[in-house]
Amino acid sequence: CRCFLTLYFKIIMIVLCNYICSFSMAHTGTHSQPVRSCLLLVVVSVCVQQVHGVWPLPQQLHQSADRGCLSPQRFSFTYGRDSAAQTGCSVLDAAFKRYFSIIFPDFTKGSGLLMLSVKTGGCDGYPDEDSDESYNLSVSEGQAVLRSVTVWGALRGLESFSQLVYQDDYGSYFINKTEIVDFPRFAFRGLLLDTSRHYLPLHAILKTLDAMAYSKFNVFHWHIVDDPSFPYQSRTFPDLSNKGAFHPFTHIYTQSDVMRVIEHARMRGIRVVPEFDSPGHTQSWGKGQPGLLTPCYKGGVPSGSFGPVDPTIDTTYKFMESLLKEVKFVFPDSYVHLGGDEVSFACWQSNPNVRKFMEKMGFGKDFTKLESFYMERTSIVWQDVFDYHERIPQDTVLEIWKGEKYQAELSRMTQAGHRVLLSAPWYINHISYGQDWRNSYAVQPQNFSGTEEQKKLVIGGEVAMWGEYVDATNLTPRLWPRACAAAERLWSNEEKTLNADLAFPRLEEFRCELLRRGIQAEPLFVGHCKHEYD
Ligand code: CP6
Repeated sequence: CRCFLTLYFKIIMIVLCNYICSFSMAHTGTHSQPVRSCLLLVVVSVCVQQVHGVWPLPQQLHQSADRGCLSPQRFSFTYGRDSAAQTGCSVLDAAFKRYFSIIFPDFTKGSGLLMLSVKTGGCDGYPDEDSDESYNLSVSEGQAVLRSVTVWGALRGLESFSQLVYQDDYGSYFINKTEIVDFPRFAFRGLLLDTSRHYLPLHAILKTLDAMAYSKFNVFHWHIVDDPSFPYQSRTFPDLSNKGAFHPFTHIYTQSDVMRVIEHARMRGIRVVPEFDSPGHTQSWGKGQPGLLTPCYKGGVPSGSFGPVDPTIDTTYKFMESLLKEVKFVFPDSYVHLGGDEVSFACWQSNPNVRKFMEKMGFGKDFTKLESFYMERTSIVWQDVFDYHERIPQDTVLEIWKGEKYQAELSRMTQAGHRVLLSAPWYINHISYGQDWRNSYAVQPQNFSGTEEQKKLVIGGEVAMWGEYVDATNLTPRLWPRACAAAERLWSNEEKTLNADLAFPRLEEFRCELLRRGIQAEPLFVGHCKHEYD
C-alpha cells in the first residue's frame, strides 16, 4: 500500500503551483490573476484526490481525506452477530460474491472486513412498494459496518460501498473514511423495456437488470407484448406466442425464461411489473386468439382488418380473466400494468355490433365510456384511462407518458387522489445530439401546483426505452449512462442535486465504472476511461 502517495502528490502540486505563480507574475507583472488561478489549482489538486463519487448521490455523505488500504487477499463480507440475516440468506450470500468480484475482479475470495447487519430477515421474499431501502454505511480504519432494516437496503448499501473503493496507478485498493446515511426519495424508480417491437434476448434483459442495480433502480416494467409481436409463452393460451411471436421457438420468453428474469431481478432488489397492454396495441394477440379483436367494417361489410379488443362480447372478458389470472400467478409483484393507451375508436365505430352494444348500455356515442367499461378493475394504467374516463378505482396508479403539459396532468391526477408515476420527460428512446441527460436531470417530479398531500401521491417515475429502433445491438449504449440522470433524480435529495455541472464529473466517473463492469455505456463527452471497451 502506498498511503502516503496522496501527501506527496499534494506537496508536489503546491511546489509546482508556487513555481507557476512566480513564473507568470514575472511575465505579466500583475498579481491577482495568477494568484487566483494558483489557489484554484491547489484546491483542485487536493480535491481531485478526495472525491470518490457515488451515483446516485447518497442523502448524506461525509468523506474524509484519510484513506485505508484494502487487501483483496484479506477482505471479505461478513454478517454481524446482531444481524437477522445470516449465512444462508440467498439474496445477500449472492450479493457478497457479486460485489467481491466487482470490487476485486482479479482475485478470488479473501478474509477481511465489511460487516453487515440487517434488522429483519426476509431473504426469500420479493421486494415490494413498501420495502425499506434505507441503509447506513460507516467506513473507518480497518473495518466497515453496513446497517439496514431489510436485505433490500443492504443491497443498496453494498452498491454504494463498491463505488467507494478505488485503485491507484499501482493497482492498490483504497477506501476513504466515509459515513453515509441513505434512503430513496421515491419508492418507485422504474425502467421500461419493450420486447415486442424487437425481441430482446434473455442475456440483454439480465444485463440491463445488473446495470439497473448499479444505479439503484428498483422496478423493471416489462412491456412484454404489443402490436408487432407476442413473445410471452402463455401456459393457458400457447397459441398467443405460437402464432403471435416473431418466431415461435427462438423469439419467445418461456416460463423458465420469465422465472430467470424474476429471480435475477429479486436478487438485486428489483420488482418486475409486467404490462399486458390492452384493449389497443393488441394486433399480435389476434393471431392466436381468433374472435378477440373487433372486426373493422368498410362500406357495411367486414374489411378484413381488426381493431382493438372487442369489448362487447362475453368471450373477451372470459379470455382476459384467464390470461390475467395466469399473469398474476406467474409474476409475483402486486402490480400489473394494463396499458389502456392509444385506443383507436374508428374501428369500434365502424362495427355495427359495437354500435348496438353502445346503445344497449346507454353509452350513446361516447366511446370513452366503452373503454371505461373495459378497463375497470386495474392496477397501473397509462394516462389515457384518466384523461377520458370518469370511473377509475382510487387505488389505480396512473402513469403519465404524454410530453406536453405533464405538470398540469400531475395536478389534476393527484387532485383526484390518485397515485402517479412520471414517465413523460424520461422517454430516452428519443435521442439527440449533445448531452441530453441534462434534460432528464432537470426534471422536478414534484414541481406542480398542488398541496403537500398531492405531492406525496407522486410515487416515482420511469425511464422508458420503447423498442421501435432498439434491439440488443444498441440497447445498452442508448440506455446508459443516460438513464442514470433519472436514477439520481428519483433517489437523491433534490436540493443537493440541482446543478448538473456539479453532477457531471461524478457521472463521468460512474460511466467509466459501468465500462469497468462490462456495461457498454456511451460517452458523455470528450475524454477517456482507465478501463475502456475493446
Ligand atoms: N407503445 C405503446 C408505444 C407508445 C405508447 N404505448 C409510445 C407512444 C409515443 C412515444 C413513445 C412510445 N410505442 N404501447 C404510449 C404509452 Cl413518443
